[in-house]
Amino acid sequence: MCAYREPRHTADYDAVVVGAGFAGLYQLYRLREQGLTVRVFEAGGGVGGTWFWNRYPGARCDVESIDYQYAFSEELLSEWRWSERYPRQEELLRYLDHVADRFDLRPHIQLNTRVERAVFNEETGRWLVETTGGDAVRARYCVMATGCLSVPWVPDLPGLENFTGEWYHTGAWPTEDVGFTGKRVAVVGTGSSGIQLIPVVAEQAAELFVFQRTASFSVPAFNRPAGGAAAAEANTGFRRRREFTRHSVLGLSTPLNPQSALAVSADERRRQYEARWRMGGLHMYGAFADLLVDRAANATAAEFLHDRIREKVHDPGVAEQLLPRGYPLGGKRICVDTGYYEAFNRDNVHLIDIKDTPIDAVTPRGPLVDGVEYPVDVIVFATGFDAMTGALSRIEVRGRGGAALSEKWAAGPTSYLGLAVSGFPNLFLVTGPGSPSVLGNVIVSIEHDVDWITEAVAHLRERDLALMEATQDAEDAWVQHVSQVAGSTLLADVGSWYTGANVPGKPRVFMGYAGGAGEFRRRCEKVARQGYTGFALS
Ligand code: N01
Repeated sequence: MCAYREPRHTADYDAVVVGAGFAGLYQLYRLREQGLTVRVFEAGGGVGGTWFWNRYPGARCDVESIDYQYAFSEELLSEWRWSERYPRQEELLRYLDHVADRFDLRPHIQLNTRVERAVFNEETGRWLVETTGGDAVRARYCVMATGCLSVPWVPDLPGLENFTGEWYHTGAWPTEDVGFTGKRVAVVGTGSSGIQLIPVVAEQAAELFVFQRTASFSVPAFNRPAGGAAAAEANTGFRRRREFTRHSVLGLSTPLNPQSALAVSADERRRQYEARWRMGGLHMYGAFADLLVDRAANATAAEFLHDRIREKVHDPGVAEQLLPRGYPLGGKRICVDTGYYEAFNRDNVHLIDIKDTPIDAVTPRGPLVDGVEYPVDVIVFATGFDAMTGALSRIEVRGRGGAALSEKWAAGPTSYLGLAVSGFPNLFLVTGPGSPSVLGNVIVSIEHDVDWITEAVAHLRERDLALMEATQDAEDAWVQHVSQVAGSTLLADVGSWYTGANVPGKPRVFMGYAGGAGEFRRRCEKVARQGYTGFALS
């Protein structure tokens, strides 16, 4: 319990939004459209969230640009032109800056401001949100648009503090240029970030040492300029495409082949995999309906990808080390690359397999593995994030009776629809744990959640209701449903950031909703249509 206390300077708003990435910007826009006064706090020095921080060389989205944009404004859709099929970080950041200007959002956003505490006052029914800089606002509604992958995670390696070179994390990349030319560089981690970074660094560095604990499944992006007839056609079909995505299983624009991988001949299977492979990247997920639920079906896809790696990597020993094994395709999000495997054909690139011999320490000169020191000038940690709960666990969030969210989530996060938490009235999460967000196209999930929250707020205001709070029963039932659905897939048992396994000591719970983006939408719509079942309104 914590005693309620008033801070020094307090301003009143209808709503406070934490975060000014894709989610926070859109939430601000929607609430302002409803006539609410809104304050947005953003820790970064600019808007953009993920795309502000992840500015490492090679950073690019793994969802196609046409699908990774807002759908709320026809004007925005018609005036913005993407230059590539898969957008670069720089282009995404430019897009979000444009959105902030285009819709006059900046006056409501306070940058360089980290939220430290959000406390619900039961007497006034308002949230008091305080920042590390001593600002505070009171607001009826508090929306956490804090992102699913916004807290970089750096392994606790003894000696790192004495390393004499430079070190960076991909998710907190400096705004200044980091030069690799002529340097000896270590990259730790071979997930999506590492796989994008490595080919770029390989071209610049004198020597590149890639420290791989687990090999990832990666499918080429087949990136290309976005112009031409295909882009024009895609733009014309945008509404149809987005509608399809919203109601799809995977949250992606590719139709899912309804067949089982095991119900077709080996030739047909190969034909299907090759077709999906040529589509590029995440389209691979849709090759067969049972890839994420049937181990034998999944193994056929893994075998196809193993063969592609063997074809690309010249040294058979290195190729074998790069084969992802021991977990199903999709158990960790499939990576989307441009020239990743090919980078290992360069003489200056060295793969260090640390699966059985982890990095013991960092000496002043570089990583130390099994008694061997790798002297380098730069270490890049592409070691991922404290995902889904990391940002919220770093804010002191207190609800009814002063109860802390961190205590409620000590054994793993719980929510109702990934949108609300029992005991925390008028607190809304955009793409919170228990939502499908991270399993598909997060933009489609963000738009859904923001629209749903905005409509819920409108519902309260139209009826002169002060509070909306998920009931414990509804939350329990949702948590059970999320867990049951995850248990029916191959995803729940994998050691990944989906399950919190990448951060030592984090409770191991599958944090996404694997029932499909469309099914999630149907359930949320039903809840709203029936007058917000599972919520207490007062
Ligand atoms: O992080 P990750 P990421 N010693 O957690 C390794 C999105 N994203 O930043 O698998 C050595 O996937 C770890 O090994 P292991 C996307 O959703 C998208 O790459 O835990 N290694 C793994 O290899 C993605 O899924 C885009 O055994 C250590 C790597 O570090 C998510 O963000 C681009 C280690 C971390 O991989 C996260 O991707 C980038 C240690 N102590 C990110 N600790 C695109 O849009 C961890 N590792 C394309």
